[in-house]
Amino acid sequence: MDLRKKKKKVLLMGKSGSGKSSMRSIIFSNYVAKDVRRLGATIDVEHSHVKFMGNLTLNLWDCGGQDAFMETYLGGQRSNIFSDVAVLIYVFDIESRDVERDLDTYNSVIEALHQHSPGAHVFCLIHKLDLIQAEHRQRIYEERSVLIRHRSKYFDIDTFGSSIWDQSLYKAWAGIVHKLIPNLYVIERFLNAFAKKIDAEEVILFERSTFLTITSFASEIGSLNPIYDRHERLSNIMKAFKHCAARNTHTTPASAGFHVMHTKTPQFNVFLGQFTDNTYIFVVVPPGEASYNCAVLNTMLARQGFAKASSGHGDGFPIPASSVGQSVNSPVLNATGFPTRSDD
Ligand SMILES: Nc1nc2c(ncn2[C@@H]2O[C@H](COP(=O)(O)OP(=O)(O)OP(=O)(O)O)[C@@H](O)[C@H]2O)c(=O)[nH]1
Ligand SMILES: [Mg+2]
Repeated sequence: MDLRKKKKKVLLMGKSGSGKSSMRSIIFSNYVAKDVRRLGATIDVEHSHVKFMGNLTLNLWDCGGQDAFMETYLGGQRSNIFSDVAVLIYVFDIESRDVERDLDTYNSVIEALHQHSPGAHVFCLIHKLDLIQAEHRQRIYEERSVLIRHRSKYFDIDTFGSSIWDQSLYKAWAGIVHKLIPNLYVIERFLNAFAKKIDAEEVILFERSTFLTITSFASEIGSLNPIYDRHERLSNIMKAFKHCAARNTHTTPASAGFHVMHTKTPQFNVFLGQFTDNTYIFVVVPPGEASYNCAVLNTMLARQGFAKASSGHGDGFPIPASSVGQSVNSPVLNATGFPTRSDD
């Protein structure tokens, strides 16, 4: 299997107004939640190509959900729409008044998918959960998931609750892309070995443009962190930061980047910095200057191997010799404590 080039067809379907284009625009086109009200209903199918981690291209088919369009997808355009699908993302509007009818339509879509792409993954998003009172959210989400599973027949589906107004959106989409990254096991193996080598409490790898979590590692201590949704919170915060940076530097959110941010406290050190062309890395290590410097230096040393591994060239091992334990005051570190791109 060629790991270097991967194009995957992703169908985005669901009733008109359920929030498909809103999510797509926030995750992949740097919209903010309040701007998506301006989006009109999608006419027929809107195609877009999204590059992810350099070697994965998502071929997104955002299918307008009005009844007339759904009829053509399931009728005359059936084989064109449902052939070669890697992933179906079906969006249910939690506020919909006609749940039975929504489920019937979903069922027809599942039949068509099974006919033309029986190996596809199916993700169902139970969306707009912000419209449900917080104390009822989990129960209503679970009840709706059961109904959806009953109508999913041939597919072992994944469901997520989501809303564009909080971090649940990032959790859902990170879960989806996680299944699509072709050489994920190589990336995970590398990150685990690396995290152990630098004695990290937690390491999270984010995709550069979407800030979705690719994968993460937590040590025994790191796993004690009670903030269970910290990954998607970070995605949400960093996206908001990029918007803020773009506003203040008169650039676009897509081009507003940063090299590194760090926090040192008596309990821990944290840094978040650009790792490879396609990723940012978030690292938590024990307190102390030496521990911080070692982690930064080893992160820099690991970059090349990781870039190779994640693009499908070799497995990125061995990780360069560790500097753990040495007091590092390396001349390769610039004033920010992290290399600039030209240091590569
Ligand atoms: N409250 C709430 N509203 C949302 C959410 N997501 C989207 N919306 C709103 O839902 C409306 C419709 O969203 P779209 O993304 O255009 O819906 P769509 O599924 O693409 O609709 P079609 O293109 O007609 O198929 C917009 O006004 C959004 O602001 C959400 O999580 N919560
Ligand atoms: Mg739309």
